[in-house]
Amino acid sequence: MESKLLKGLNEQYNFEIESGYIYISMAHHVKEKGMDGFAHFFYKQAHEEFEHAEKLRNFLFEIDEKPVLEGIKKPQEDFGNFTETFKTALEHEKEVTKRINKLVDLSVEENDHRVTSLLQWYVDEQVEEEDNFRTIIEKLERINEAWAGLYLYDSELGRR
Ligand code: OFO
Repeated sequence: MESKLLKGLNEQYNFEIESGYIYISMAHHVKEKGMDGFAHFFYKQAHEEFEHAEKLRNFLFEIDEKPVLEGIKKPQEDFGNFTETFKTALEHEKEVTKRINKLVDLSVEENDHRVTSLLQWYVDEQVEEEDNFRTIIEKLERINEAWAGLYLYDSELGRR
């Protein structure tokens, strides 16, 4: 992989897989507390992250670059209460957004329109992802960790 940009794309490919790994760990964390709906939400989120990774992988092959897998960091196991768990997820998405924005800047610097165009999809996706998590956090803050509200919301998220 020649350019800084392509190296960055490969790094992002790995980071999307790592994101999926983190969401699986969040799923385990809430499932252990008996919340199958929240767990379903996080498993689905993990699946989406693997799709984001796949999209990058396919692109790299399309431009004749072989993707390289790196080691995945062991994810955190305890994410605190429900609100805290989703807040950590939002912080993670903000980090993803930051990384995508840096890659867009780099693609413009390197004048690589193929990559700028690809990344536009990720820019839009991040707006949606952050908004989803903010909406959930707002609801959870109103529920205030009360079991009655949590169970109702759990069944709603289970239908995601
Ligand atoms: Fe792919 O980072 Fe979340 O969405």
